Amino acid sequence: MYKKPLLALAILCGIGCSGNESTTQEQQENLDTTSVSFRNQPLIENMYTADPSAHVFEGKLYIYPSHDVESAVEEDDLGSHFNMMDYHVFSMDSPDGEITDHGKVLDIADVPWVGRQMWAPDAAEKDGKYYFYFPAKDKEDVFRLGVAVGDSPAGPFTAQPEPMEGSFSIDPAVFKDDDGQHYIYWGGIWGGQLQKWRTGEYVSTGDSPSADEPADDEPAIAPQVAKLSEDMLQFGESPKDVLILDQEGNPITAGDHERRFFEAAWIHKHNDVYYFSYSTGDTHNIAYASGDSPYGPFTYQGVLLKPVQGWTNHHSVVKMDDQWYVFYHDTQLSGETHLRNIKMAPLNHLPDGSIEAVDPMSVN
Ligand code: FUB
Repeated sequence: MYKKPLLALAILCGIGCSGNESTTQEQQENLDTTSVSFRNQPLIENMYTADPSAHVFEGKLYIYPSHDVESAVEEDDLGSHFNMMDYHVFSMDSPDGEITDHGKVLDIADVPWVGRQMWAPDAAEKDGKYYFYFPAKDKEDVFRLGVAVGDSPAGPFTAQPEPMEGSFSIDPAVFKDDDGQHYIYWGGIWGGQLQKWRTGEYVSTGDSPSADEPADDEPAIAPQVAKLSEDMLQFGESPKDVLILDQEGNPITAGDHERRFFEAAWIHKHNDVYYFSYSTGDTHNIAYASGDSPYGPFTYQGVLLKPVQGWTNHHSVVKMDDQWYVFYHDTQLSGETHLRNIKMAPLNHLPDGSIEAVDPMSVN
């Protein structure tokens, strides 16, 4: 997975490529004048950042991204070249304000159980303490979820010596419901290893992206949810499948790559509706589904964020001053799929409860 920076090509070809057929003069003139541009600009330019999880804490927007780095590790289908080793935290006083880098808040050297690859994090607040959740491979190369604790949303954070008990896979996202209960959502297939946990144990029949996946007509692998424990450091209950259904009430199937869950779970609540959103991976959308409980089931509704430049698409949704925003990343600064830069855009809920899809690119 995560292999080819296909998306940029896909976007460009969507408007301009004509396969093997020859182009007419009119088509050629259109090709000459058509260009694709980025609707939004990177929030940070002096380092590569990705997978932005945004929250409002203490009246400011805080952003918890991955910190992408150039690495000597060769690119492979499992995303080994996403070889991140630390995290920074950023904040903004307002959505159009300056962005502040609060510096390095956690380093791989300070987490005894981590072997490599510190991927997409998130953070939560409870009783004035801040909890930073992150996935990383342990010394056996199995993804686990870790927690680190701090006194400020800006960090620094001190990691627990062990990963969360019974944790697996990637991309933790923590949601605080109106009653104060925190829920953690997570999971990612292919390089994120979720497909290897279908029996409840880690079982691997190989490293190809399709190894261990269900047949195309079987229900897709489900993202996971659990209440957090009172102390925020462990699952407070056994993980449960998050069911994503089609409009007829049937589970989305594994072969339905346009709609099935791949990674990057996020949840937000608007007008008492729970919106569960996620990346469809190899079809590059951020899709969303809605329901009336934090556990789901969620009914697939459509696309919230269209494909970005770069293979991965990963987002968060946050409200500040009565306006919703989507944070996401693309590869505008580097053109390399593993060296990303974070961005943001307003996100609008329509009166019928649907969400207006954000298109990160514009065609001129
Ligand atoms: O940043 C590494 C991985 O790429 C994340 O965990 C995925 O969601 C994808 O964005």
